[in-house]
Amino acid sequence: MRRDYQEKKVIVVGAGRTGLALCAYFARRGARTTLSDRRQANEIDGLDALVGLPVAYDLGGHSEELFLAADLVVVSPGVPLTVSAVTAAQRAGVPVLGEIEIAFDEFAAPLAAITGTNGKSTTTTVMGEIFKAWGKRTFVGGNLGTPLIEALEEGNWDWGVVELSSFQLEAIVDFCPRYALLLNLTEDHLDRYPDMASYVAAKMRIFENMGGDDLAILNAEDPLVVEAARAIPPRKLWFSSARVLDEGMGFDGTHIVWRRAGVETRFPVSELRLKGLHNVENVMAALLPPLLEGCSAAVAWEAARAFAGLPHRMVEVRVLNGVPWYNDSKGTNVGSVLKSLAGLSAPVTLIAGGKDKGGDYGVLADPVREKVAHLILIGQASDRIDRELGALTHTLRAASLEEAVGRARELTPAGGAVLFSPGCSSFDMFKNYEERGERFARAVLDLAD
Ligand code: UMA
Ligand code: ADP
Repeated sequence: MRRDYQEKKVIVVGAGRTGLALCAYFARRGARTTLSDRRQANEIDGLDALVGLPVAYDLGGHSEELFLAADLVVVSPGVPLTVSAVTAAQRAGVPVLGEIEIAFDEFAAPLAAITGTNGKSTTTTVMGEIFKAWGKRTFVGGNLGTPLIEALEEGNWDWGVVELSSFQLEAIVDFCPRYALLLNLTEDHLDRYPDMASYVAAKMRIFENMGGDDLAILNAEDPLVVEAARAIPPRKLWFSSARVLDEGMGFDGTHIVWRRAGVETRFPVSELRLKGLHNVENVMAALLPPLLEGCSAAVAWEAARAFAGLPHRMVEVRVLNGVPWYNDSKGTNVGSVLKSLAGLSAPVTLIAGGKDKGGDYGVLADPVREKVAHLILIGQASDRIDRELGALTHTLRAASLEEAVGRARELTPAGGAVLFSPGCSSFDMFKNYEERGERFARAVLDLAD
């Protein structure tokens, strides 16, 4: 049922990309909209976009009084539900919803929603490319960058393909995709969640409103996914990068093998521009919804194999004196560093660190011991990483990313490789992972021959 916001007092919390789009959305629908942010106006980019719209401001903190008097509070993903004005509103019975819930209410096309710890953006983008190649008007966004609420500025979508983070799933009520993909579950965001179970529980909410006609697409080789998905309501279809499945999407070492109702289709992985077994998983998952909806295997595969990868994910910035330099700034948790290291051979110089998320760096012990000749640490997490991994290899600190690049240059012999895969978020030193990756690439390109 479409919600009516006419004359309703709506507080939008967080003035990032999501909050600004929400304000425009509510203002256009006749709500009495207030934008609340802990920052001051002069610290916020993009407020100009709201000039001329009937939006009031509650800046430099969240005013509990306003929240208590609201008809609806809508939180941005980066705003934890534990913020005191938000909990006060919740206790007083004011509905607190997330942007995904608001957008879903009005988004008319079916949705494929992708979550998991790693591979979401790649899978979302590949699936979007396939739907588009099939001729469907497809909105591609969510945590990937363009909030779903922005889709409502245009209409007539045939499909929505959205990446969803655990943060976005925390504040849903009726959200229900036709397909929900859970790619994997490893430690992440333990700076926001008290423990792994709470993080997993937030992710699993993606399935809670799905019914028998909807489909969950799940990684058969991830023990946590298998365990967590035991009792979910929708039907299940599995993908595996370790074996061929009787029914589902499997891998035989050279081909993705799709078996359904006795029919087998094979896709040669050597044709993919994306590299690595983790990307085989992403492609398998991305193929499923379009194929099940009737897209031909030829069209789907052509789009998948042509996709060259997103920026800041294992991008070779340059090869300098026989040393390739990789930008993996989107490697924001240990699970992704593990996959990126798996694709390289020794000796690797690893630049890591950033804002600590409370995960266990010890998971990296084996590959660090085997492959990493030099570990260069930056940012706030340096002490913790040093304690957990420092004794396993030659480890040093750098005060800036540029200094780290300089040290990597001195230390890495021809035949080695330099990997910048932080295993942490960027917010201690940079605006976001994109800015961090661009700074790395710039520093590498500036190195003299
Ligand atoms: N803020 C408050 N009070 C608080 C906390 C934050 O007012 O207590 C304010 C900040 O001052 C800031 C605003 O909230 O002005 C930021 O909100 P936001 O972090 O939700 O920023 P957006 O620009 O709207 O970006 C969000 C997602 N950000 C996060 O989840 C942290 C983006 O994902 C997403 O692309 C975008 O919505 C569109 O959907 C980024 C991300 O880091 C890429 N995601 C995490 C990840 O991938 O690991 C989950
Ligand atoms: P997300 O959007 O979930 O952060 P991305 O597609 O942006 O995922 O990939 C980020 C990093 O995660 C990549 O650089 C790679 O190291 C790692 N990664 C990608 N896909 C997978 C996967 N299926 N399993 C594990 N790690 C992955």
